[in-house]
Amino acid sequence: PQTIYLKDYKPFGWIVKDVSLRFVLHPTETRVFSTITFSPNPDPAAERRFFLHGEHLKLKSAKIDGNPVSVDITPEGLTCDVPGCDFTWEAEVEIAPAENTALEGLYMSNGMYCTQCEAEGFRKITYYPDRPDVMSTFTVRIEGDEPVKLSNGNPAGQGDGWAEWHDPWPKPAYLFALVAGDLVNHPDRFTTKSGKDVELNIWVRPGDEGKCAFGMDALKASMKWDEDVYGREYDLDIFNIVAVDDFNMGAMENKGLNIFNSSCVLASPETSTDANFERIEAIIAHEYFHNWTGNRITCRDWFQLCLKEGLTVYRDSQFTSDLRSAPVKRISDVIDLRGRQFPEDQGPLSHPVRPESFQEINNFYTATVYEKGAEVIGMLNRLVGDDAYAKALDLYFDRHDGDAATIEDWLKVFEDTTGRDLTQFKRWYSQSGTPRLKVAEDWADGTYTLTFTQDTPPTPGQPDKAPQVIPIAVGLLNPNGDEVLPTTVLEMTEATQSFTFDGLASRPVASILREFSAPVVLERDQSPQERAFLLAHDTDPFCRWDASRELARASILAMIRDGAAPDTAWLDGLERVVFDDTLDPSFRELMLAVPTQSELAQNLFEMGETPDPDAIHRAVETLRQAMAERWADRLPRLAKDTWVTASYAPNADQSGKRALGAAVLSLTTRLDGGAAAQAQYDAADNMTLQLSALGNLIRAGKGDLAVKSFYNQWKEDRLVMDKWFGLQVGAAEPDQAVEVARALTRHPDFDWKNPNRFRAVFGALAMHHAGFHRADGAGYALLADWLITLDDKNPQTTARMCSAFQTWKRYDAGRQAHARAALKRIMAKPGLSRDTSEMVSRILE
Ligand code: BAL
Ligand code: ZN
Repeated sequence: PQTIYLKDYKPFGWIVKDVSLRFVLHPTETRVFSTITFSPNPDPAAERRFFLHGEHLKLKSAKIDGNPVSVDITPEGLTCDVPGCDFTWEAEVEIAPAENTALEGLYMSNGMYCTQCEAEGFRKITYYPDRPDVMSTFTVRIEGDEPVKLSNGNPAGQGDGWAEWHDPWPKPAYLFALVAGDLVNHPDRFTTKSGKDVELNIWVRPGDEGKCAFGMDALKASMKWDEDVYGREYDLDIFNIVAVDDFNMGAMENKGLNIFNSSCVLASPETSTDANFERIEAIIAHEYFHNWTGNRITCRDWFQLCLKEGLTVYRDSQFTSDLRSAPVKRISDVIDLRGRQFPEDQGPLSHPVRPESFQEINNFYTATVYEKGAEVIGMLNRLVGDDAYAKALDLYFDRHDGDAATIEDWLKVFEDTTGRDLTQFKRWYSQSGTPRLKVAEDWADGTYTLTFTQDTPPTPGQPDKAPQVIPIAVGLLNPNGDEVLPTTVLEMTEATQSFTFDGLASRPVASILREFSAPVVLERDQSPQERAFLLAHDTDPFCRWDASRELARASILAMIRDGAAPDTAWLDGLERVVFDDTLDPSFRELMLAVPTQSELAQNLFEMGETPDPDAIHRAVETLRQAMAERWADRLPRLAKDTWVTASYAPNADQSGKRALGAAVLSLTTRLDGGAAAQAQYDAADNMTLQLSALGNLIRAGKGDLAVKSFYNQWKEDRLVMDKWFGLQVGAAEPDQAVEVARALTRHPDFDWKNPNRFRAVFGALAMHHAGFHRADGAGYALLADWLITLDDKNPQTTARMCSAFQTWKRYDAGRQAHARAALKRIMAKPGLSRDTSEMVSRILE
C-alpha cells in the first residue's frame, strides 16, 4: 500500500465553486448525478493533474461543459483532459448502499439510508476531489419514497418524492451527509444570542422518540455554552441530529446534520446508565462544537486532524467541567489518558499528535490525536493564561473562518497575541512518546529547590528526542498541611532545570503536576509517608487522588513481588477520604478505585519486569477483599448514605452517589455472597442500578437467573443488549472470559456485522486483562479469528480492534509467541484490507 507524507502536500489544481448533487435512491442501484463547477487554482504550488477520487463506483456518464469526455479509471479514481479555464463537470454514477457493509460512503442501516464521509468516504458516493482543503457550497436533491429526506444546510424545497437542501457554507466533502428513511423527530427550538431562531430536531426510528429529551437538552446547553464561553453562534436555520444503529464511530459532525451512533444519543433512565448519560452529553457537545472548530475552520489535510479534534475534545472537556465537577472530570480524563493514550504512545503504534505519514487515515483517529491533542491545548492555555487563550481563540476564528488551516496557523495566533515564540512548544505536535519527568528535591537555609529532568524514550521512527516545553504546576505545603505556595506554573524548557523557592520557614512538601498540568510520566522517588501526607492534605484534588493511586500501586506491586500484605497505612489514609461525607461522592468513588490491571502491567514493564496477568489479577482481588473486610462494619452505612431516594435524574449529584454506591456494592458483595446485589437487582428502576447489580451477581457466581431475566426484559432493545453481551465477558473469571465470549458469539443475537455488538463482546474481552492475556493464547486466537472474519465486511472497525494487541511485547515469551502467531495469521489473510494490514504490520514491527 502507498504511504502518504505530510511533506508532499500540494494544493489541488482547481477551485470548486459549487456542487450540485441529485440522488435517486435505491438499495442496490442508487443513481448519483453530480454537477461541479471547477476553476483553475492560480496558486503556483498547486498540482496540475486533474484527478478525482472515486472508489467502487459504476460510472454511467461523464461530461465537461455538456460534452461527453473519455476518462482513465483506476481503483482509486479517474483522470481526464480538462480545459484551461472554468468548466462544468457532470457525472452520473451508480452505487449499491445495501451492499456497503464497510459503513463508509452511502449505506443502509435498518432500511435507512445514511452516510459517513470522514475521512475519505465521499469518494464512494461520486467522483470528487475528496480532500479537506477543497471546499464548496452544496445543493442536494434527494429523490425516493422515504418519508424523511435530509442533507446539510437549510431546506430548499420539497415535494412528492423529493426534497432539496442548500448549504451556503463552503465545506469539504467529508462533512457531506444524507439521510433518508422512516424516521420520527423530537423537535425543539433555540434562539441564538443575536436573536436567530433555529429549528432543532433529533431524528430516530419510530419507537425511540422517548429517548431524545436528554440529548436535546444537551444540544441546547452546548449551543448556549459555545456562545457564552467562546462567543460562537450557530449559523444555519436548522440543526438536525439522526440516530443510526450501524455506525463505526461515536458520531459525526456533518454540517447541520450530525449523524450519531444511536448509543451516543438515545437515553432513558430505564435503558441508560449514568455513565451513558454523561457520555451522550459530552458527545453531543463535541459534535456541536465542531461546527466552529472543524467545520467553519477545517483542516488543510488529514495530517492536521488534531487541529479540529484536539481542540474540540478540549472544548468538550471544558463544557463537562463547567456542567459537572471540574476535578472529577480532570481525574477521569487522566485515567482515560493513562489507560488508552499512554500505552499507545509507549508501544508500536506510537505516533506524533500530528503524524507525518500514513497509509490509511482511518487508523489515526487515535487517543494520541484526540486526547493528547487536547492535552497539548490544555498546556498552551496553562502557559499563556485564560485571558490570552481567549484572545488567541478570537483571533483564530477571525483570521481563519472559512479556511482549511494547519497547526502552524493555530500556533501563529498564539504567537501573535502573546508575543511568545512557540517553536519549541511545537515539538508536542511532532515528537511522539510520553516524556518522563524526574524530580529531585533539595533543602538548605530556607531555600527549597526542585530539579527536573525530562527524557522521552525512543519511539518508532524517532530514536532521539529534544527537550519539550513542560508546564509543571506546583504547590507547596508546610508540615502542618497549610499551603505556603498556591498553585504556580513552572515553565520547563531545558533537559534539566532547577526552580528555587526562598524564604520558607520549614522544609515544605511539594505537590507536583497539579491538575496533571502536562501529559508526562512523573517519576518521583517519594516516601510513603509523604504520599500519605499529600493524600490527607493536598488542596489539589488531582494530586490528592494521585498520591493515593501511587500508594495503591506500590502496595499492589509489593503484593505481587514479595507476597506482602496490603499497605495498612495507605488504607488508613484512604479510609479517611472515602468515609468523609463532606467530600463529593464521585471524588470518593474515584479514590476507592485501584489502578487497572492493564496499568499495573504497564508499570511493571516500565520497571523492566515481565508482568504476569494472573499474579496481577490475584493481587488486586486480594486487595479488594482486604478492603471489604477491613471496612465491613462501615460499608453498609455508606451504602445507605449514597442511596438516592429522589426520582431518577442523571445529574452530577445523583450519579456521584450512585457511583459510590456501586463501588461499595462491589466490596460488600464479597462478604454477603450477593444478597445486597440481588436485592438491588430486584428493586432497580433504572439501568445504572440494574447493571451494577447484575455485574456483582455474575462476579459472585450468582448471576444465572438475573442474566436470563435481564435478557427477557431487554431482548428487543439493541443498546441494552450490547450491555448484556459486554457485561458477561467483563465480569467473567479470567479463565472463563474467552469461553464466555465464544459462547456469546454463538448466541442468535450476536449480530457481528453491527459494530456496537462486535465491540460489546470483543472490546470487553480485550479489556479483560487476565482473560484476554491468558497464558495459552486462547484470547489472542479467538480475537484473531473474528478480526479475520470481520475484515471482509468492515475494515475500519477491524483495524481499530487490532489495537488490543498493541501491548503484546510486554508479556512473557510464551504469551508473545501466541500473540505473534495470532497477528501473523491476520496478516496472512488473503485480501486483507489496507486498514488492517497497516495496523498489524505496525504492531508486529
Ligand atoms: N470527526 C469524527 C468524529 C468526531 O471526532 O467528532
Ligand atoms: Zn471530533
